[in-house]
Amino acid sequence: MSILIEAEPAPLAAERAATALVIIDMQRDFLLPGGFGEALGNDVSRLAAAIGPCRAVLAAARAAGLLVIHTREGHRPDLTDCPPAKWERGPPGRRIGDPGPMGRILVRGEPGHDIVPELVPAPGEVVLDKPGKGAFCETDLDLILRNRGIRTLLVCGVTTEVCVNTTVREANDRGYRCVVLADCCGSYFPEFHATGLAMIKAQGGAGGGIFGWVADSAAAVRALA
Ligand code: C5J
Repeated sequence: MSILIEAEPAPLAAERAATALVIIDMQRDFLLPGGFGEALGNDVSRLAAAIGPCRAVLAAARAAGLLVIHTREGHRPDLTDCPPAKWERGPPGRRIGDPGPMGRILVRGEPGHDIVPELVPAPGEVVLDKPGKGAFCETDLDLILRNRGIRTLLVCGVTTEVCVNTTVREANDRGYRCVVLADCCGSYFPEFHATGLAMIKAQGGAGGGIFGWVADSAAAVRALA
C-alpha cells in the first residue's frame, strides 16, 4: 500500500511496508528536568516539547504496523567503546561515565540512559544502542533495515543538529529516503533546530532536498491513517 507524506520541499510517496519509524535518543538524561542535559545548563523544555508529537506518531506507526526503531546514545559500563576523543571533550566531573543526577552519564543500564516513560519501546520494537552520534556508526541498523526491505525512514528525536542530522546524512548516503518530522525533534539551541531542518530540505526540487524531506507529526499521522 502506498502512502503520501505532505512534506517540504515536495510531497513524498512511499510504500507503507517499506517505511520505518526511527526515534533517536529520546533519553531521560537529555530530556528530563534533573538530568544530565539540564545539569550542563541547558533548557530541557525545548527538547521535552517533542515528546507529545513523537507519541502521536509512535501510536500511528504502531497502528499501521510499521517497523519501529528506538535508539539510545551511550556506552558500555567499562567505556571500552567510548573513543578517548569523545570522552575528553566532557567537562571534568561531567564526563561520560562520571556519576550524574540520573546515574553514570551516558552509560548503558543507568536510569538516565533509558528512554522517557511516554515513549517506552513496546515488545518487538528494536532498541538500538549506539556509541556515536549517527545511528549507523558501529551498529547493525543498516542490516536490520535491509533485512526488512525498508527504503523510507520517518525520523524523530534529539538533538536536531547532532544525532538526528548525523543519522539522516548517514542514511542518505546508504540510499534511504528520510523524512524528518520537525515538531518531533528538538535542540537546546532554537537556531540550530531551525538550521538543522533547513539544511535537510535545502537545494530542493520535486525529487526532495539535498538530504531528504521535512514534514511534521500531523502529516505523518495523516499519511499513516
Ligand atoms: C544527541 C548529543 N542525541 N547532542 N546527542 O544529539 O550529544
